Amino acid sequence: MPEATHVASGKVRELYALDPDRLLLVASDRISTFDVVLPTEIPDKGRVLTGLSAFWFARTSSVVPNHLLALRPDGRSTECRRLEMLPIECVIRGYLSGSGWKDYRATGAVCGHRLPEGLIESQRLPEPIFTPATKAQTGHDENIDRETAAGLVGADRLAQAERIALALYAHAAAHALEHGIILADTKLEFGLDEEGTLVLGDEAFTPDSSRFWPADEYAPGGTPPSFDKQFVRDYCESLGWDKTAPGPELPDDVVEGTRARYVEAFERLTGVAFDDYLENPDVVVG
Ligand code: PZK
Repeated sequence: MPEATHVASGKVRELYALDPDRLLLVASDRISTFDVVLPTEIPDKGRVLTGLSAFWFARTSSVVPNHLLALRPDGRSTECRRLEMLPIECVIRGYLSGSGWKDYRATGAVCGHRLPEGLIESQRLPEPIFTPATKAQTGHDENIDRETAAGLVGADRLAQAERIALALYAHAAAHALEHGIILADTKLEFGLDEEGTLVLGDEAFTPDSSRFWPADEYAPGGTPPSFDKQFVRDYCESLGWDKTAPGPELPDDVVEGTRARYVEAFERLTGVAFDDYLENPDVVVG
């Protein structure tokens, strides 16, 4: 891409600058599990995530403006407005899983939210909670309480981000549940535009930024299957891999089954045939 200069790499995404005001976010087909990027790609995974994210941006633009400017015809690249990103991750949890469950088990609270006693792993919370985290450059994001988050972005900005993140989650989780998918939790990232307006950035409500669970297999008291990555996890567990890099190559049946799950999530949530998206990515934002 001669017109773009590389500015950052994520585990499975790349970020380029198009000009002083615009970035290009490119989602690869790489997949990570147990925090390790595997050597085998899942064909079209980056297109599924790009299309899903654009779908949610289009559907939530009346709640909060977002950074989406255009989808590229390749279906995996998003032109977006360059923002001044807030130095926190805005995580919303509707269910008690991952680091939220760990913190609750250890302390009875998550990010300062004292929760009822006796909750079990993956249980639905009485109401969704805002659990901000710091952005670790390497290693794991760290959950922080609201005082710490307010110190990083200011109390008023934090309250605004919390209110909007909760509204976005309520909207997306209700839509997903109507289509058989539990959105257990999600990580949102906001930035400020040149006028100081809060803008939703990054990716939104994708299986890489959220926990997707099949609603028909949900049961609290354990770890529900992942809608998208369960074949990969089961295969990796079957090998007795120690979960340190490098990860294992995936066999064709695991790749094909996983690709089918990503496409299924896309089609259920957007109501758009994935082949139609490949033909013209703008179908998800129209
Ligand atoms: C921005 N990241 C995360 C890192 C990636 C993505 N609209 C924006 N304006 C300014 N900065 C960012 C965004 C967005 N989105 C996002 N880092 C900065 C990131 C590495 C690779 F693909």
